[in-house]
Amino acid sequence: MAHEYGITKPKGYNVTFHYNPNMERHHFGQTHPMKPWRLTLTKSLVTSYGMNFAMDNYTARTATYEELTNFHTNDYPTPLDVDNMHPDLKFNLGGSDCPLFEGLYDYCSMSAGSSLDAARKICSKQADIAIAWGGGLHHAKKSEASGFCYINDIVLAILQLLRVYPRVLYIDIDVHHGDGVEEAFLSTDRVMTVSFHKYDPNTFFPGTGALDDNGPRSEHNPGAHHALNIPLNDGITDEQYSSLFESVISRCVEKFRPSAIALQCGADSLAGDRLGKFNLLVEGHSSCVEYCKKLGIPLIMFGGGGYTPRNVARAWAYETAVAIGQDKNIPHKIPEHTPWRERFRQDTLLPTIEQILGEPRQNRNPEKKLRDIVQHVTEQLRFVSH
Ligand code: ZLM
Ligand code: CA
Ligand code: ZN
Repeated sequence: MAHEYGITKPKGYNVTFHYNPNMERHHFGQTHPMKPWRLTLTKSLVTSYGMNFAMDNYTARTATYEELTNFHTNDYPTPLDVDNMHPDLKFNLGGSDCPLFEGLYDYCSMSAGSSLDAARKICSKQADIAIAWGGGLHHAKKSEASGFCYINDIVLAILQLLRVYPRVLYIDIDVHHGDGVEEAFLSTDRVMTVSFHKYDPNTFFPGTGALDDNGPRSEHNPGAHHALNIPLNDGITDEQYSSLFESVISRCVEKFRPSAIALQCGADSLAGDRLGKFNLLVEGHSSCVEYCKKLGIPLIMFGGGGYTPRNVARAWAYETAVAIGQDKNIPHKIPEHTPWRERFRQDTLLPTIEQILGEPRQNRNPEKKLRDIVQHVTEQLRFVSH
């Protein structure tokens, strides 16, 4: 059935795919923007294209309490469990962004388990690229839930990578600032964090991540200058975004010389997202994945935000194709036998901006601002060398 596109294992490198089908059963609430079901829709596309034949597929296990507390404090994961669950202001649990729901602890440990499994495959060199679309929950703090995130699977995965790899470059293309990951590694020079995001301190969550937020700049902090932030405005286009991404990341790689890359692929930076306000298409978003892949450095890809499920599934399926080197070969028409095919509205993997939005959003990113960003990044990186 899936052999119809002739997809086989890539030559010379290995891709692993970490997925737990039970994540989709969890619900944040009727109208809450975060819909774990988007993971099922993604998996459905990946499978209907036959991409599973090109990867090692793993049913992700759940992370243990001990694993969760490698980053989180001992008293924090317990209140996520049904038996101990109660709204708690101290942990920011039970508000409208981070509601308490049945199975919350299982949902969190599956997300963390898939990211940890992916990290371990990179550590053991069994994978050159490992994919965990159920992870990417970048806002969680060590004892605080934030912005739909309870457990920071990315921090846990990076801590795992650091057991084997001297330096990890974290890149975050979610439309929101990757504040939780940034904060976790502010005092080390073994992790460089780079987040691209919409920045408006007054109106857009979480309000942090200004261009000159580069972490505490004391002589005694080895982590100084190792946090980079790329603040953007509404309506940025594919051309601007991918050119900025390459300018910034090429400089980071040159100076920091990462031994592994962790890429958060939040799909809320796509045009037509319920929360995001950019004009990115799957082409522009996935060009970031392609760029990272071409660097030839061990790579973990996480999910993250993404609030229009059909767009999330398109992007992450296409980025899975990039990982296995089939993006130029797969037909753009969504396969007839795809489960939930009617959900995609357009029957193409790569709809145009007109098909998605009708009229593109006004672009509020002048070229001069983007040049200033590259200039600032270049100056920060003068302090970085390995
Ligand atoms: N109100 N329901 C991105 C995390 C973004 C904080 C303003 C809640 C929402 C949003 C929740 C059903 C990632 C804020 C928002 C209304 C205080 C945010 C529940 C709609 C709803 O309809 C909704 C009753 C909810 C939440 C919208 N929240 C939109 N934006 C942000 C958090 C997470 O993509 O980066 C990674 C996964 N929160 O703006 C408020 C300030 C709570
Ligand atoms: Ca981001
Ligand atoms: Zn987001």
